[in-house]
Amino acid sequence: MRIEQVQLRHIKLPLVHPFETSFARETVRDIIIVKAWAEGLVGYGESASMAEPFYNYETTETCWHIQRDFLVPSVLDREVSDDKELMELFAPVRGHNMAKTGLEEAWWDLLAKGEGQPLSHLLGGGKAKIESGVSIGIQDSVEHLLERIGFFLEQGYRRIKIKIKPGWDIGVVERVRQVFPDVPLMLDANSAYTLADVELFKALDDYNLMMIEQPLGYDDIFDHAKLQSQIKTALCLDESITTPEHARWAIELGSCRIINIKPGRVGGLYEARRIHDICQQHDMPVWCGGLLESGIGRAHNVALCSLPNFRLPADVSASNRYYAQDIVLPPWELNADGTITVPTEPGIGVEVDEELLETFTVKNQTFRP
Ligand code: OSB
Ligand code: MG
Repeated sequence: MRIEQVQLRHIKLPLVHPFETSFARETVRDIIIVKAWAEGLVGYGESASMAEPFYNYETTETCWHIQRDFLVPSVLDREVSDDKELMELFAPVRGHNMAKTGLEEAWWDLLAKGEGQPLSHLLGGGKAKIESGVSIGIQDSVEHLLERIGFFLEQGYRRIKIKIKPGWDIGVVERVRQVFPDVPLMLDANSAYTLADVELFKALDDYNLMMIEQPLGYDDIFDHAKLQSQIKTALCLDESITTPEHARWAIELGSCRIINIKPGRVGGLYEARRIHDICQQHDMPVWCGGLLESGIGRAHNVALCSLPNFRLPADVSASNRYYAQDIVLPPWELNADGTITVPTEPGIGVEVDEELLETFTVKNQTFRP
């Protein structure tokens, strides 16, 4: 397949509810939608970047720069026969995984549409439905958090993740467990702690948590192993795992018992699947995290979740949990049993609302050979 034209669109998508983590408070998502044309078809991908380099070092601006000056020129008008070859074209660019993901996903969508197959099948996934969880940001009060949890449980979400930071941790967990003693519950610290906090994590062992995500440094694999060996609760790595090699290191060191896979963080679906496979070989469960993607990035995440070793509920929630107006049709919906249906149409399986996409676009550029 030869990509004939690429378009980048920087969009600003307002969130229905501010999303606060230990590193930032987001009210609008600044992402890049990548469109790629080949053989009369259009494929879509998403660089789920942030405006600020607080989750990883990339920003929407760096994604644009890397795509415009390096990635788009490397693939435009080139015959690319498979996923591996595409990754080889991207390989000279070190890192910049979110930038790579937008283009890579658009290529996958094109490939799947060209073959008339759902993307999930092309990736090797077989599930008809995936389990959906919800990630709840830091709130202004515990009462408000309890209300939010109740609201999402009523809709059927199968797992609750709450964000923690120093001062908003064990006290909050204690209150949540009083009200919701049996709910599948996990925490995400987004790197807000150090090994000096080991007593806090030992104390959290009493709350029947599914896992604690990324408590320590965003690039650490070593100290997480020290922490994991001292507590019973499973650790899950997010920020630290940016390549399949990192996954192997974490497994060999015992740094975690679960890995969160996000295509955007690891450079696309090909690398995401490699991490999935490595973990599967070591009997380590994985689940698909999220970066508050639009309906386009979410479509790729849903397809990925259909692989067999995605064994825990995903941070892949319905469109209305994130956006008043999502840019896909139909919007992503939660089934009453807390699942999301994997589309069976060719490609990503949702249509893009081009009019809305245009409405939210703040900058766009088209590239031809
Ligand atoms: O750490 O998992 C994270 C959102 C933005 C950046 C980092 C994270 C998150 C989430 C939300 O937790 C996941 C989602 O619902 O998309
Ligand atoms: Mg996380």
